[in-house]
Amino acid sequence: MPRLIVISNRVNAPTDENDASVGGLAMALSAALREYSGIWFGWSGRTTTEFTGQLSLQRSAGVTVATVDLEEQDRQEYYNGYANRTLWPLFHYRIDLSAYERSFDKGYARVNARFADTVTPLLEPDDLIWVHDYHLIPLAQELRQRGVRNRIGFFLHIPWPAQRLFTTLPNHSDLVRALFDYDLVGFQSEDSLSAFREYVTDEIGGKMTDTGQATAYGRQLQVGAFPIGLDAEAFTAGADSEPARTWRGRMEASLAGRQLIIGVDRLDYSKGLEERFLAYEEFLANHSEALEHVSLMQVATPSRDEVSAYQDIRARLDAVSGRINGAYATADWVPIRYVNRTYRRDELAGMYRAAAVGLVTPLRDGMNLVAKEYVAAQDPANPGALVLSQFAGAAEQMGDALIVNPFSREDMSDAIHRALTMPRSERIRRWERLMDGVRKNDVTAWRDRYVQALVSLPEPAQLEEAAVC
Ligand code: ADQ
Repeated sequence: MPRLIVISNRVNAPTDENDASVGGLAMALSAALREYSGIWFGWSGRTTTEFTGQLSLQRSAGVTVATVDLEEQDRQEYYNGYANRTLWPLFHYRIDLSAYERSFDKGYARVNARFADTVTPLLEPDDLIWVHDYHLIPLAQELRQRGVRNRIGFFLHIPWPAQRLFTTLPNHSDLVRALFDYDLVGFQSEDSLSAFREYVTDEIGGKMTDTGQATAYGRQLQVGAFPIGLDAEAFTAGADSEPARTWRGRMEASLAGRQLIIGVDRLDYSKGLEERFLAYEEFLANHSEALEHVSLMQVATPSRDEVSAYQDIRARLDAVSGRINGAYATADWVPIRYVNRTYRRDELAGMYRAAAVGLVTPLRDGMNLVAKEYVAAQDPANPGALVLSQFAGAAEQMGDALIVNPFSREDMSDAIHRALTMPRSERIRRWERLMDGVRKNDVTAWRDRYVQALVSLPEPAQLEEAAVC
């Protein structure tokens, strides 16, 4: 078996399976790396006065990690800048929040070159290289310029935007040209795949076959949809663990017989939290019988708080939740419990299980693992109901959820009502099909499909010969 070299912006391998300090991406990658020998390379998250390329190597939960420090200017221009102020909002359809600054472009190019300089000496000829996410789109191009001939795959965890949005990005064609230095590019959903196809065929006059062979810039590239999954077995086991039981008990005691609706998200404008609160307010206004009988608990971990759009959304959520609680709360009931904390994964599993409804309503999301976690944590004999945004990649696989338009308060209010009153037989029927999908399309299946697709491509040299100019 070849070694697998995973490269992503941050390397925060969990210390154990229940480590709560890492997000969906980190959990998925560490599960993938545990079975392959190899290295996980990326930024340490630390800054240094001058970039040296000095590697720090360690073993963490069975995974070898190699990290490098960046400069403060890199953090501002590459991470807070191009990655999180340009690409993230644009790829989540928020061009109103996208900042197009040349210093960001330069920082992005510089850090990708630095990553390539640092990782190239670690590579062996048979290694498979798997690059992750929007921070590192030009990395293959940089590696090729340094003579790396290995198979290199790229996986985009966030959506690929519609062509007309994407073309608002200055130098958009350069970014796509850089993607053509990979051998395989994976997207989360068919929606993203078709948006990419549209760009290739309509914008740059390339071709793409039904089997995902894209031809443009005199090169060939294989593309496909590889929806990411959970470490479902571990998550379900976590829902039966002692910490989960403790949290479920605490939640139930505090609810005193009321129904719980749960939302769990990074505090990010793409997750639709403000729209969710407003829809819940609409639900309370339309359903007086629900007053004092239902609570929404929104767990939202602060993230990227150096970026002003994140400070703004945080302030707005404080205000909206405060206003709704002010209007509806009684001496012994608050309609919204709004919690800015991080919990262990097994604790979260207990909270999910205590909830009659999982409310997952991002305005745009590559996949959304919370939807899958909510399903994986349910009691098979009495599962809750999932309300899921049509704009989450997960909606393509989870049609048995109540699918909603997160931009419509009325739609969401109706879905909340339907979920809270759904008969147990229907909940079981829907949950069984959802759970079947979560199990079958778990993180191992995702990794195996992706790595298999990468391994079975023709040698890079053959590809070049076959390329149409
Ligand atoms: P994220 O945008 O981080 O990931 P998501 O898929 O929902 O989105 O994963 C979030 C993870 O963080 C979940 O595992 C969740 O349990 C965890 N989490 C959130 N709040 C938490 C809290 N308060 N305490 C503990 N854990 C918390 C990106 C893309 C997604 C894509 C993933 C994986 O934006 O679309 O699904 O990568 O590819």
